[in-house]
Amino acid sequence: MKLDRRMLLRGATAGAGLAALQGLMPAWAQTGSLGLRADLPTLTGPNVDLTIGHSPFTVNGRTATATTINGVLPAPLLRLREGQNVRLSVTNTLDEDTSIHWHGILLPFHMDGVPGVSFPGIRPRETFVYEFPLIQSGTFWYHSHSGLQEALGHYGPIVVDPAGADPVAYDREHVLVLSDWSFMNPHEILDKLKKSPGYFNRQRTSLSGLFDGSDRFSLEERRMWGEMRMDPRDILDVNGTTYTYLINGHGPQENWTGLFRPGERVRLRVINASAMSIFNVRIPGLPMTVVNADGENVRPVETDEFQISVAETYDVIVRPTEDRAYTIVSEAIDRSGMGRATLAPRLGMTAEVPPLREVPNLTMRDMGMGGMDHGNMAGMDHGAMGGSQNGAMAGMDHGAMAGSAGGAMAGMDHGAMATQSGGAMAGMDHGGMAGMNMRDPNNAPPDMAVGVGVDSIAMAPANRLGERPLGLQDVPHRVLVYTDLVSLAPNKDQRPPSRTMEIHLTGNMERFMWGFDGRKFSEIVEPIRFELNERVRVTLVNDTMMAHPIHLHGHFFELVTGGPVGHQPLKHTVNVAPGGKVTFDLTADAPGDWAFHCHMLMHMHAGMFNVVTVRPLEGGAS
Ligand SMILES: [Cu+2]
Repeated sequence: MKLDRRMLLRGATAGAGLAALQGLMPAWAQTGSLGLRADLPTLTGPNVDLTIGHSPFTVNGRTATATTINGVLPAPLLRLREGQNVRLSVTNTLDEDTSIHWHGILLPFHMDGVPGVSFPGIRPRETFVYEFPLIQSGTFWYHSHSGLQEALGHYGPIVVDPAGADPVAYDREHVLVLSDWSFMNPHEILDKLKKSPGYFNRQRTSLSGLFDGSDRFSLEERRMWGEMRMDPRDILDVNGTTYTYLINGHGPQENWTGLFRPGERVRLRVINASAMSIFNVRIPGLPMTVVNADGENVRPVETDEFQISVAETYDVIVRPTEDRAYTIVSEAIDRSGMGRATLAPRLGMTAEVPPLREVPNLTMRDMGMGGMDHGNMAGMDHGAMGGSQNGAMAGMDHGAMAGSAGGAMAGMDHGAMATQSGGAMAGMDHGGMAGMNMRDPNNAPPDMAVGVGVDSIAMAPANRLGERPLGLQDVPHRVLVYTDLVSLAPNKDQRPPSRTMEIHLTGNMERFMWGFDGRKFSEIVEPIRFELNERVRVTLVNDTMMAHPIHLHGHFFELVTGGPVGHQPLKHTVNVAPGGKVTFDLTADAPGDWAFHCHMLMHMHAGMFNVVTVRPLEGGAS
């Protein structure tokens, strides 16, 4: 059985034929679509040997050469224990440099594995020995930080068991490594994106879609997006047109299966090890209790679906009581494809695979218009604006907007507005909502480099941590939002921040250029400097219309969610929504140089990367 995109779209009911066929086969032959149980090969400490090389990898009946660790994709599960010392010898059999970064693991900076920042990298035929104590527990992962190797399979899961009792009770667990695989070499993918950033987007709005209504857009909205040379469906740069979405290295039709006994509490450790894919994860018929995010325990919160950005992890507890199968769905956020696996009491069982849902449209808020104080915008249709999830522009009274120039300005929340002359707003007329460039880079803050690397800024970026993520605004079930996350244990450092810092995530979509504050890494001359142990409030402003999962090495930061004092969630990676902003408080307690970057592999490669330097180093060196 082949689960192609068309089948996914109409919903593949795992048919009776399949079940019947499976009954005819002995258990040992039950692989592929009949339920593949492939427990991840597991290595434990204190001494671990890892060899990086090329291995064949097969999915969808096609084989290619992957870049693997110990010959498997994903790499072996590293099962370690808090309090132990681990020694990892990594041998490079490639003809190019490689590296391993231990994502989310707190360690001395020279063990962090980023070539050019923490160490020189691992040359061909060299072995590098990483050695560090494990001072935390939770779900993490590891991957290459060299070139685009990660996109070729160079990633694997890490579980660190707690030294003491685990506050999370469960009877069984499965690690779920979500990833994306393409038979197109990642360098070719990147080339295509540089020549034509919409290359992989086959879901663009169209004239026919406009006229038959299937685009769910008005002519006005269409023109507005057109004038910004944007398509409201540019959601993922690379998507299901080239990617097969994997769960534990298996495509949807291979149906990786995790077993359970009815009534058991099953802990699922979900890791997004993708190069370029954000997923919405759900298990139809089974509520999920989120207990851990990025390796840090959170107060249990029950949900039906969560979005997991690149490099994030979530642990959930599920308790299936029926003797039946459940489908695990990891749907790409642009609905161009999905990963699929099964939870079942026995191998070979399947459940219905839900169809891919309708492609979502980006909204005003994704344009960076979300931070306007709607209540004060005279003449605007507040309801439509506030609920701008679906085609809010249609609900705006453009005439009134133009008429309200002066007054509306005063009522609009935001520093970004202050830099804008009233003239711009006054110049807004009907049709002018688009004609006025609401995303004019000239409105950028003074310390931002406004060159070719910036094609727009967010006029009124909103804190979107409490909003349902893209495409999930209207689903008829519960959806996890960042503000649901509350640290289980009190955070260690509860000092108020002594200084603030704003960092803009910038880009030029037409040229596939990405950077911080208008500069790509090769143009950045200064690292971001922190004093050792200082507490800093950092606000990330996403001036682009794409999501950026921003990751800081060597630290966890406290997301400013407005949650219970001392219990705001700690994260190593946070997804900054398009046109949105995220504020976190950071205690710079790890001396050294650390990578700070977008975890969309190709955004990082194209320049959205910088070094964070925490000084003085221990021993007084500065
Ligand atoms: Cu990015």
